[in-house]
Amino acid sequence: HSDDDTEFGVLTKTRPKTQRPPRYKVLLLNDDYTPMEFVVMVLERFFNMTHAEAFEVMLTVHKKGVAVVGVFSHEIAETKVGQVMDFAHRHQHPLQCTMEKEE
Ligand code: NFA
Repeated sequence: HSDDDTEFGVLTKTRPKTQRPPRYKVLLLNDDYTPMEFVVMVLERFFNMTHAEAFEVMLTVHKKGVAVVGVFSHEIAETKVGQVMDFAHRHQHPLQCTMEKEE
């Protein structure tokens, strides 16, 4: 039964913790060679950012070395990382994209 009676006769409802699926941060890493315009294009194309948003995030990666560019389910995050890595490789840029579990 979900109601517990304490020694003081107070009824307290137990509430089992609902499990939420883990989320994954997708990170973009700075390097010395990938053109800034290419990074902006990647952020517009695969992360649905406006040009202004993409430019701002690109500058953050450039200055800080890394930035979270999105948070997704494991499957979507894997797809995004694959799309970015494939696109960069096909254009012969060393741009790196990785994912890590949130928290
Ligand atoms: N640092 C790169 C440059 O100066 C630009 C860049 C930004 C690369 C963000 C990778 C990620 N051309």
